[in-house]
Amino acid sequence: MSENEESQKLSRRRMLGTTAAVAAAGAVGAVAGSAGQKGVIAPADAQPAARPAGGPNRLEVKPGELDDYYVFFSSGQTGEVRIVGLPSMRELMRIPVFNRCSATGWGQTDQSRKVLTEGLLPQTKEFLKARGGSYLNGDLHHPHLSFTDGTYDGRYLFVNDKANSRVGRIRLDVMRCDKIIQLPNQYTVHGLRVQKYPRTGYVFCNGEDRVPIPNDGSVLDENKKYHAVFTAVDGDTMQVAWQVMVDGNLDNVDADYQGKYAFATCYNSEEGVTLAEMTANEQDWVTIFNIKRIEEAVKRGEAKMVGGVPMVDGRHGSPFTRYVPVSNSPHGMNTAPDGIHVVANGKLSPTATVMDVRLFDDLFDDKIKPRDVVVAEPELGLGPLHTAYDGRGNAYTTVFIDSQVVKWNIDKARRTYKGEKVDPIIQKIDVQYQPGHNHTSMGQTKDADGKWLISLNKFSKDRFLNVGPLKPENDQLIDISGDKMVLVHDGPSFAEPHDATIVHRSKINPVSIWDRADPFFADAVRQAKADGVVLEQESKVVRDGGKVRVYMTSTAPQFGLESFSVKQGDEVTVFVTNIDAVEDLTHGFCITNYGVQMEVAPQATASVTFMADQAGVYWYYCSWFCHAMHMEMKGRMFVEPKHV
Ligand code: CUK
Ligand code: CUA
Repeated sequence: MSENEESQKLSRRRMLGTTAAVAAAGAVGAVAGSAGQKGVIAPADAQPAARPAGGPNRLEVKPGELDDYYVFFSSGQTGEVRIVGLPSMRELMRIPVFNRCSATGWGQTDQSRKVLTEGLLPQTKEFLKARGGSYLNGDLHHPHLSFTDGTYDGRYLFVNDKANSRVGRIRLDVMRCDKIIQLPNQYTVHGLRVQKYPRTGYVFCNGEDRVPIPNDGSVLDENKKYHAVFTAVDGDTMQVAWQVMVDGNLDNVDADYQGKYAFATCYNSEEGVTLAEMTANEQDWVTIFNIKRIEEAVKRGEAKMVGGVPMVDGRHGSPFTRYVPVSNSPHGMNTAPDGIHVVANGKLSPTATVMDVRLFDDLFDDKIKPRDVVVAEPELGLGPLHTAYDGRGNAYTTVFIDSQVVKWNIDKARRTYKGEKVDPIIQKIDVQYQPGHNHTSMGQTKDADGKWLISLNKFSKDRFLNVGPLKPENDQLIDISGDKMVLVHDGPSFAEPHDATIVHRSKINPVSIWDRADPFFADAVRQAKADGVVLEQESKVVRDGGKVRVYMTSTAPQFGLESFSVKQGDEVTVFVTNIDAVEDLTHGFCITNYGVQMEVAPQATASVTFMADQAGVYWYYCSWFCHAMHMEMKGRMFVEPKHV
């Protein structure tokens, strides 16, 4: 680095030391953007060709070959989860969660509506009554798999909804969301991570914003009366296990590999409500939660029931928490696979703060001071957001403002902190542009394998064909198996993956055909039984007052009913059961001009309920291409007009 560059960097850094950091962060688009336009791309050694042939990492996935890893991407304000194969970076599937999906009928089928509505808070159900009964949007940031003994167990994927304070669970055997709950007392769910040991166990959920409890209008613009709340959800029952009221706020969270502690970054220790207030202090903190102490207090009945769930007071001075001061506005919180180190990423500070979890017992026993658990604080660059690990003692931190991923060594950072003259930084690689999260293969488990890193970059600028003012993000694949990071792939993605989890394919084992006994169909089976119908054998129409239940099978290329009749004003439920037991043979059911559409995968039952409020002839057709005669797979719904 030239002297000039060095001094520029220093002056930028100095700016970041104060609340002028906010201005600097705001200016990032202009600074890095202009560099980007001039084509300052990756360094020369970042070309795939630079990789020795037959290196340790397989770069190419030929037609017909399978990927080595599943990547579960979040999708931010799109509200779904996306499954991508690695290293090909091909998108394999989408799992609708908090969004509506036109292809699958998620948000429209009775089965999905149950998932979307049953876990809402009573007041939300009331609020949504005139709005169709469920939220239409979600903001899914953090997808994390369930663990057993420090590694993925292939059961579940847990996700947050920042937009409407919900937590969702996806069953990995069928890749479908089976539970969504809305958290009481807590306002938004931002950081979400799971217990790694002995198993999940708890799903830890950060309430980012402070609000009055209860938030019923009795307190408005008096922010001294607002609170932030941390929630542990029981991942097996999807019920709130307990909550902790804290000082400050809660951004990102992670847990240790011992099952004893969870820890969260706080960027608003000021408890302010404006940008200036929130960034006023030079220091914020990391809040550490003592799980055992909280569990015991709840067991002893010492928790207050608030909004129907047990809550303990974890504000300063409580036995349940400790507050470790760190530099201004930390963001990402990442536990290293060594089970020892935990990194809080500086955001407005150019540093990352490394804590040693082995010191947390002493901290809670008041044998040491909060800052004594900090064992390193390397200076990495401007705007550190998230850190990933390779399992070889190295960390990879995204620096948003510098548009780089910084590889650094944890042990060397510890030695520097003690005053030794070593440089912990191993390499900085440019990414295009402005990275948020980054992720390594298996890097959030004790099985971190150090092969791949994905940098999830917020801006793509000139990296793809211009598609207008709204541009894709750029998820870049970086080979970290050698001594040097090598950029090997640019991957455009739509709004707005924040986070991803890279899982070796050996950990996941989905089915190809539904089991008829699956709980997803239990309600349909029960209703059919009451109507004297066996779903997979019969097609018939059952009238029950103003309600009509239409049962039909589907087998390529025919529905069990070529027509059915209802009366205008009936409430109609159509159950379609796909009796094909052939892999990949999915049918769909769409009623033209009635806004009805759903997917029915092999051996599944799906149903949809609607008002037949328009008279006439309405064709229904199979909407998933299933057969040479797919176009002919259709029938008619007759809606008899009401007599006037
Ligand atoms: S947060 Cu988005 S870049 Cu919601 Cu995980 Cu850090
Ligand atoms: Cu059945 Cu297309």
